[in-house]
Amino acid sequence: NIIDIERLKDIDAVKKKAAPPPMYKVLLNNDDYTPMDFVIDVLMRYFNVDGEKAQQIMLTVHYHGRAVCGTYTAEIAETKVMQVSRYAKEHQHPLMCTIEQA
Ligand code: TYC
Repeated sequence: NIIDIERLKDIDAVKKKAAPPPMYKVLLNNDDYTPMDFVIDVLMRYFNVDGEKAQQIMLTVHYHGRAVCGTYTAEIAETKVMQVSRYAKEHQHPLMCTIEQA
């Protein structure tokens, strides 16, 4: 009957997952001036990586020009870029942090 059909729809709606949100890569870009230790500090501070992983990412940027630091939803990715840009500017380093679609 109609009530049972409505109950089944409700159960289905609960089980159905929402579409995953679009994801964005946050990258650091190489430059000639930002100290390596500062980049490692940034990676540990804003991207929740340990010192070893931070050093590995920093060296990838240094030798290859850029590296992905993390992949996030739009709002979190934008926040990371703003935080890193402000922190670099406060310390007068030209470090560039950018977003691209994953
Ligand atoms: N190339 C810089 C140097 O030699 C180090 C560096 C690494 C700068 C990563 C930026 O995102 C960067 N001091």
